[in-house]
Amino acid sequence: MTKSILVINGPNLNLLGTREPGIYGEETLSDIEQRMIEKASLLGLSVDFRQSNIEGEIVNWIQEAQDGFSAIIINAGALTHTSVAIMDALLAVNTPTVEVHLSNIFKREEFRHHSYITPAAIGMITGFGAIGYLLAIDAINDVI
Ligand code: CA2
Repeated sequence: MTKSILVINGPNLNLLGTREPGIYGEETLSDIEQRMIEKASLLGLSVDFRQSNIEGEIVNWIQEAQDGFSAIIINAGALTHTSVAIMDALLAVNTPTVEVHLSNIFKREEFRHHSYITPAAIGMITGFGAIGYLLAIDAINDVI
C-alpha cells in the first residue's frame, strides 16, 4: 500500500505568494502542494496537503494522523512559537514528524527562535523557502 504523508500548514500560510514575497517567496501554497505531490509520487509516496488558521483543527488532524499516515510534515506558522497543544498532540501520536519553515527563524526576531514543535520532531528544515518542503520529503522517505 502507498505510504501517505500528512502535510500541515498553520495560520496565514494561505496568504503565501500574495504578500511579503521578500520573506516567504513568490510561490503560493497551491504551487508548493503540486511540487510535493510530484516529488512524493516519484518516491512512491502520497501527500495529503492541508492548511488551517485554527489551532484546534490542527490538533485534531494530528490526532487523526495515527490512523492512515506514515509521517507528518508540519509548518505550524506562528503557532510554532506558542502552541503547547500542538506539541502535546505530536508527542502523543508518535508519528515521525519533520518541521519546516520557509524563512530561517533563527535569523529573525528573538521570539521566533523557540519552537514548541522541535521537541516532537525528528528535525527541522528552516530557511530554504519552498524547497524545504521537498527536502522534508527526502528526510521522511529515509525514515519510513
Ligand atoms: O518561516 C516560516 O515558515 C514561518 O513558519 C512562517 C510564519 C511565522 O510566524 C514563523 O515564525 C515562521 C508566518 C506565516 C505567515 O505567512 C504569510 C505569508 C504571506 C504573507 C503573510 C504571511
